[in-house]
Amino acid sequence: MDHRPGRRPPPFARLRPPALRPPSFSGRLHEPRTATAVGRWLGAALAVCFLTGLVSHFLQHPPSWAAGLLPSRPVWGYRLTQGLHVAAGLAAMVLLFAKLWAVYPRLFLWPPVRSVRHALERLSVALLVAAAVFQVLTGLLNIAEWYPWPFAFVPVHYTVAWVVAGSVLLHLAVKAPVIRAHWSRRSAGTLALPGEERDVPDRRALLLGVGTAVGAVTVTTVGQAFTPLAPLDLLAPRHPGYGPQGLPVNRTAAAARVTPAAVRGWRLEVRGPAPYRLALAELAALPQRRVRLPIACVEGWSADAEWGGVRIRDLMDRAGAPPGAGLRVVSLEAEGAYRIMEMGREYAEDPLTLLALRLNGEVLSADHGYPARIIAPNRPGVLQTKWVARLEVR
Ligand SMILES: Nc1nc2c(c(=O)[nH]1)N[C@H]1C(S)=C(S)[C@@H](COP(=O)(O)O)O[C@H]1N2
Ligand SMILES: [Mo]
Repeated sequence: MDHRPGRRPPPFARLRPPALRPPSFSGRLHEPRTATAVGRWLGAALAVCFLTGLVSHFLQHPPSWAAGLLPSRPVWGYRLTQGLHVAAGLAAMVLLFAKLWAVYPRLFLWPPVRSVRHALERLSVALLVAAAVFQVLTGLLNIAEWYPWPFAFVPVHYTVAWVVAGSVLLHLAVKAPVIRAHWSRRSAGTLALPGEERDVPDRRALLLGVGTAVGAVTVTTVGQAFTPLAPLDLLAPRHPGYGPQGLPVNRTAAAARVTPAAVRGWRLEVRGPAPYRLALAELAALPQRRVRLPIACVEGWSADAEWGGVRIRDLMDRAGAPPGAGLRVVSLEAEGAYRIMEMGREYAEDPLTLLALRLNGEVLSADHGYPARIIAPNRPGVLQTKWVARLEVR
């Protein structure tokens, strides 16, 4: 050892900041082939989310040209599209993490921008990442019914979906050469490295791991809408069979402040050319129908039930509704986004659409909409109005 004073290392030498140098990444898991392989699955999941989200938006807010033309069959249509929407969104969370992990070394690119074109490209990627992360996170918190933000979920989730769609298309256009070169494991594009014609084992292991994670998330949640897998539904916030009368509840009577006092002496009011009022016993004395229809919640859970009640069509005929009339339904609930619901003729005329008084053989419980609620085929759950007070023929 050298103890001569002059040769001593300066005190705290080890604490000197390291030279500012971007980290270097080795291994093949951050190569474009990995990003492409994960990216195309992510792209497919986001495309399913976008298209099924458009369907949901369209059914909830039909443009005027579609009035009266929405499909009321198949009765499970919305159950399918919305079940897919939430399942694809959950899968996209896993895929997005994997994709971001595959490309994060690019955050340390040096110099950070090389040209105006390069700066624009990086900005578009930043927008894509921000918007996609925002969508999967707000979607996840929405299915858990947790809204820790000051904005309304529905319009913002809808608007940002267009930002994701646009920035994905831009990203695909910009990256087209890289994607083409790395699309299949045999692609021998100009950007493929020699020896990259076949997938290397560590990449195969990574892709297998990501696939397993997606599969695990899907299998443990998709049962919330897809009944055959209901026994495996361990992680979804709601389970099709749990709830009063064997059906989940999103908004309880207490939350909607529909009290027993508010319901006492209830009479259904029907407005139209020949308005009338009916007490519950009078409604129950009209011809009753039984239908088997799902509640398909926008939050992804869905369950079939047997509903009993009076056909909406019969109630409208009794009010002298002209052919092709639509209906406005008003709930007892004092406030809430789903207090007033518009029903087009396609649902109002459908023989399966009921003012339901019974659920699974019993009188409706308070949480399922006692004294009366709407049940219609192929409509989002939010439009299956509970605690109905008034029907207005339009
Ligand atoms: N008046 C009123 N009806 C409503 C709601 C509401 O908040 N208010 N929630 C809707 C939602 S989001 C769904 S999914 C279904 C759920 O019906 P259920 O609680 O009987 O399962 O009711 C719908 N009917
Ligand atoms: Mo819902």
